[in-house]
Amino acid sequence: MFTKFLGVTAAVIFSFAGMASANGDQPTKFTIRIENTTKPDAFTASNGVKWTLAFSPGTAIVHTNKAPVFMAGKKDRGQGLEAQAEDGDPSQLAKSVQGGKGIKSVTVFNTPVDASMPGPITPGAAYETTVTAMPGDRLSLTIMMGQSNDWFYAPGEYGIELFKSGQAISGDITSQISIWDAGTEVNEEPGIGPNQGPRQKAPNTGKAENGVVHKIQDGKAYSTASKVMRITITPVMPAM
Ligand SMILES: [Ca+2]
Ligand SMILES: [Ca+2]
Repeated sequence: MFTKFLGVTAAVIFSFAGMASANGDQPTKFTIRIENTTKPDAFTASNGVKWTLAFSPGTAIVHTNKAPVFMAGKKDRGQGLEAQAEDGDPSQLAKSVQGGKGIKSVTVFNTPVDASMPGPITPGAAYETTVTAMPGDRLSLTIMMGQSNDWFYAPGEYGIELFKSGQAISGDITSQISIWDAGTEVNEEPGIGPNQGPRQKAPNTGKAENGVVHKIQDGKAYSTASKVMRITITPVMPAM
């Protein structure tokens, strides 16, 4: 219902956003939609087992500082990124980032559209959340790659600029999202590793890696965000 509403009235909504950002200092409300665009059993492991990719609950952080969650090439800060990346649990990260210097807001999204309970987004499912921001603000997102040991999707550590020349951005931002290894748990083959989210005996189970946060570039489809998800951002209206 909500999705339909957005589609039908998109033209009106966009003109409101234009007016708001033309004023310069008006906060703008954005809807962020994260869709799992994969199909069930889309992937095949080396042992022939077919597996399905899901994405975990995550955080949407509006910030003015440069690297609110991690820095590439540095160790995880121990502020909850590990639980986000290994277990799909963003709550600890949200709590520790909230209220920090340069942090405007931290929003947890954990309940799929049309679902009544928190859970991952399976193929075809989506999360929707909203944030409010001012020109100069940036957006960081964190989402676990559900069939990994400690991989998460996020933009670069500096986040995504929510305004360009004072104008609210709008549209598909998936190309700005990469997949990162948190450096906290030794990797197993995606989809079949016994210590990965769907199969581990308990949260935080698996061999410690003691590595650094780094980008995964293995050429696999799931390592290119735009091949497995779609993230769109839509300025909704001047926020009050
Ligand atoms: Ca790892
Ligand atoms: Ca694990």
